[in-house]
Amino acid sequence: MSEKILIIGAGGQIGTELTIKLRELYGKDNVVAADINSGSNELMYSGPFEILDATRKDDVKKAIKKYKITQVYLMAAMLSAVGEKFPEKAWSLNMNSLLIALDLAKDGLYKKLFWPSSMAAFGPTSPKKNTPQETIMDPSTVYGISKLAGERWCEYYFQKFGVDVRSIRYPGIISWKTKPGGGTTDYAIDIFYKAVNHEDYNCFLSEHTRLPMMYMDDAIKATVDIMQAPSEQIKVRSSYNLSAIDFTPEEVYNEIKKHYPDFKVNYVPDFRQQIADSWPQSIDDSVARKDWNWNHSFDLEKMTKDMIKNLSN
Ligand code: AKB
Repeated sequence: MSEKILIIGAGGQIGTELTIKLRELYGKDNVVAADINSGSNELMYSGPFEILDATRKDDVKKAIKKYKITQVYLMAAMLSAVGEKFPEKAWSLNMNSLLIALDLAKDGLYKKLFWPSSMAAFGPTSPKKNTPQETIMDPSTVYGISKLAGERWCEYYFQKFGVDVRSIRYPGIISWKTKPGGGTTDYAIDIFYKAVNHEDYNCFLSEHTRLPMMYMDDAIKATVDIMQAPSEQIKVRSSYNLSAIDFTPEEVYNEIKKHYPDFKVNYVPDFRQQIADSWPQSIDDSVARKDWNWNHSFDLEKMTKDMIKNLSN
């Protein structure tokens, strides 16, 4: 039977590019994009599109039935920085949408769920360097707490009810197509926009703040790979560590300067500095590499060239 895919939160940073990739792979009519808001023309007119609130169970159920969905990618979430401004909303969106998706899978409405966790599930006392797959997790943001709780729910639904749920802990994702909204790693995208527009950049993190990052092409590849892997290869049912590169604001600035020698950055850390300081600096993703052959292909230099080429167009 061919797959019928529903992407909830398809208008977001990852959702947009994931929808385009899945439409290439599975055929445009087999991939339904859904979001609470309307999206880009590319997203809305390259295949079916539904306005959908991920926290309304009946509406999600109706969409799954209408299109005879077999797989759901639940990408709707409120990110770390904005989540600190609206803690109740962040908790409600991030948790309720997941519990609804898990319940509908448990009830047999569809077969396979992808749900993104994040490096934000780690916290100040987690090891900072090469953070292992299994270690202390004490997230200090509402977003991070919702990701850690979500991971436990995923494992629970797999163990108790056999729900085929798959998840990865994304690092900061760098991309040019759709801007992220409200993350702590967003500086690493904003900095490119400013450079290409020949403007100075006021960076909200300090110059030596090292964080794990990944180019969108690699993130999409990881997402598709984990969903396509045979079930027996997915041995971790909470969420897999995932990593590609790590850098500081100063390092990405120096790389951009190779293309824009006059580019200037000022460092004016705000409340997001404390969030960044609570996260890992680098991540050990050897378990994902072993279990489902994950590997990345973009380093800082290649990513910088690609970002600048696409943003300049
Ligand atoms: C954020 O900064 O909140 C996200 C994340 C690391 O999950 N990019």
